[in-house]
Amino acid sequence: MSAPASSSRDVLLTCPLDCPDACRLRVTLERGKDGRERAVKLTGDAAHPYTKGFACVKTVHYPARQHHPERPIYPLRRVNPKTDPEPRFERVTWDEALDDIAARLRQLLDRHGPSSILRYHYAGTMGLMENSHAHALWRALGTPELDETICATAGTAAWQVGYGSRLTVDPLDVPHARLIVLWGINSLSTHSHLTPQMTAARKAGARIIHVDPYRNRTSGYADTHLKLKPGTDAALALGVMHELFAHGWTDGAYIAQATVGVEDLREAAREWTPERTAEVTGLTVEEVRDLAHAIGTTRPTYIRVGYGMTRHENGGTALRAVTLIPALTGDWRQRGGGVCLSTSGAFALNRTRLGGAHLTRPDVPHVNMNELASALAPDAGFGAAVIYNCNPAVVAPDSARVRAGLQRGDLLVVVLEQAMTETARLADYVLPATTFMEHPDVYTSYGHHWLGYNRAELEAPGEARPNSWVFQQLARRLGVTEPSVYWTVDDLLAEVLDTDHPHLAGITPERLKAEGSVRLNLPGDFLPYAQGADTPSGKVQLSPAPQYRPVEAVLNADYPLRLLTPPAHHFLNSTYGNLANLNRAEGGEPHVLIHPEDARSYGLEDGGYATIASEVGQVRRRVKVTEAAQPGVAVVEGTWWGLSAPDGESINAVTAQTLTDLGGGSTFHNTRVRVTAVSAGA
Ligand SMILES: Nc1nc2c(c(=O)[nH]1)N[C@H]1C(S)=C(S)[C@@H](COP(=O)(O)OP(=O)(O)OC[C@H]3O[C@@H](n4cnc5c(=O)[nH]c(N)nc54)[C@H](O)[C@@H]3O)O[C@H]1N2
Ligand SMILES: Nc1nc2c(c(=O)[nH]1)N[C@H]1C(S)=C(S)[C@@H](COP(=O)(O)OP(=O)(O)OC[C@H]3O[C@@H](n4cnc5c(=O)[nH]c(N)nc54)[C@H](O)[C@@H]3O)O[C@H]1N2
Ligand code: SF4
Ligand SMILES: [Mo]
Repeated sequence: MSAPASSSRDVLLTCPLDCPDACRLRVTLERGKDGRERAVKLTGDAAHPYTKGFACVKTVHYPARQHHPERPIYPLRRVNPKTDPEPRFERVTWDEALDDIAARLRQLLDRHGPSSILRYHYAGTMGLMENSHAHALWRALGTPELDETICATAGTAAWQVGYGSRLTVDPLDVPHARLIVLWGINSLSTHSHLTPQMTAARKAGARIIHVDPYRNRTSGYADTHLKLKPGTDAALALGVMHELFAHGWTDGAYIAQATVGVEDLREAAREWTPERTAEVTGLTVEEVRDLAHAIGTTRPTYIRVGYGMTRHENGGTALRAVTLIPALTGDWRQRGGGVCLSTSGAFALNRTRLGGAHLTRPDVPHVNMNELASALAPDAGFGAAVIYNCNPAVVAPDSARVRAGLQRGDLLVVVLEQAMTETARLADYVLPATTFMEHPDVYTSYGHHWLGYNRAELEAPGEARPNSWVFQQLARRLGVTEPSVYWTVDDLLAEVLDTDHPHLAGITPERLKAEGSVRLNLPGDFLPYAQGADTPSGKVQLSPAPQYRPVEAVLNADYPLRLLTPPAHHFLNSTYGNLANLNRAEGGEPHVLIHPEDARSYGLEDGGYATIASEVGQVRRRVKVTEAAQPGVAVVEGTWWGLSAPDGESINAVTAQTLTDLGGGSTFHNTRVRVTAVSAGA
């Protein structure tokens, strides 16, 4: 505590954000004249084999977010109606806030039961303590389960059919690959630490193919870009399989030993000639043949799928079709070969009581988080919404209705936040949350195999507190006695590592805390599906064969364009959307990318404003005419804060609650729209 003024030190911490890379970061803390430490610089840990010494263009600016002048650092109570456009808050003490919130929750519990309280959250932090375990209070109270479907469940459900567990290629084996197919992922933006692995493969001769409806940074990096029509991936995968079967590019021994149902798949692929595949996907016959030939004749082939293809009505099936390809080529037997959706299944922690899982009541109602707009309607029966690790006023589909729901005078809205987000601006209470530098936590990853531990390195500013502290305070006031609700991070760590699973052999709490980042105990040649899979049959399940089905939201004269809304390079979902420099780097305001042909057809001018209207709502955006888009497809990158948009609206004012075919997932790239020029002065 008596360190000399302006001393500085470096600490190593795991990035908490919802990103596959889960980087190990080097953060420089400097003690100011006031005696308090601040984060002043952030980069990647050079010693970490996957982080390789760099942080992304976003998170290098975390110190500015951490010390943002508008960051809430005291509990705030709304004093004007939530329907007033400019919110006004007064500072209150923690006791005032917690006593009032607890009394109002108690009243709802007594009068209407636990089903009147909605918890709403996602992955603003990936920490096991401040994310997964934070739900324990709500499970102890028996409030509805929130199905966390906004991102990954269509993919997870699809993967499960074929493979069971979510295991995959060791990311450090990617340099062995001789063909890399980036399929529905803009990895240079969204998974930037895969790039050094791919560059190593390329130096050794690998070719890189990108399958994506529009040209982005990843297409620029790839050797070949296949600009398919959105929502047609199942057709393309079946077209590839057609050629694998037709040319004998399949691995008969692998298929016989490790899979079931190949005849079904062969039958399904039969009609997908290169000609038919080309017609449906919008690619040329040569492109289809070339992709199939490359996959059929190059060992090892590494396919990296993202969530892009899953965010359509038929998205689960699309991902299932693509991810079965290596089961035909036998790539799972090769180091660096196979397909990767997520590494998360390798973290075989003891999760029996994590988040109060053991308290979940079988008859409890479920809310699909993609249907928040409906859940917040007055007739849905919720009297309170407690929101943490999430910014639904911007990120949830049908966001204008979400905002209207949060504005209800009879709905108590409590938001735990680090930033004054548009969700926080609609709260009755804003409770200031700590960041990953200020609270201890434990991190898994969905892009690599290291477990991380963070100490609390910085003192929290003002009266900011971890989610876990807030929920324990509420639990006491509500008379909750369930012990797991009151766990410390040490209790949590002891519990989750209490397992005999071989992946965690030798990983004790003491070791994890001492080393900070520990690789799971996986063999050097980790080939999870070389012999079969974790399905009921013990084999990769190829049947029932995936079938291509066009989406129901067909384009028509009223809605002639498909709108894709993929991630921005300089934001992490809506996180960082409040930093002026990252807004500038991203183009100053959100743009809609339109192909020149469509610009001509719909009278749109580069640099002018346009209205994007869907069946759900409309927004105004500045037009960028570019061949990066394709005819019939409009693209708006990034869930910008509405406050940075010309009309104050999130792009999700036009996206719908429509769910995917598998897993109840989100369909952010499924929206059909009409784009019309806004006349000057309008
Ligand atoms: N910079 C940055 N990084 C991020 C994020 C971020 O917001 N910004 N978000 C993080 C999170 S939470 C996630 S889930 C991941 C998401 O990262 P990704 O998986 O890369 O993102 P997606 O939105 O799934 O879209 C990926 C690509 O799929 C394309 N796509 C859309 N429809 C289709 C289709 O029908 N077929 C095919 N083949 N492609 C299609 C889109 O054009 C886009 O380029 O990224 C994480 N990393
Ligand atoms: N149109 C469109 N919409 C999308 C997407 C898209 O591609 N297109 N992507 C979707 C996807 S993939 C995802 S994952 C979701 C993501 O949606 P969200 O999970 O809402 O992600 P963020 O927008 O990053 O907001 C997370 C919030 O959590 C807060 N937070 C971080 N750490 C803590 C903490 O320790 N405590 C508390 N209380 N708060 C914390 C941050 O300050 C931030 O405001 O968005 C989805 N929405
Ligand atoms: S957001 Fe992703 S790439 Fe950026 S520092 Fe965090 S984990 Fe690494
Ligand atoms: Mo996500």
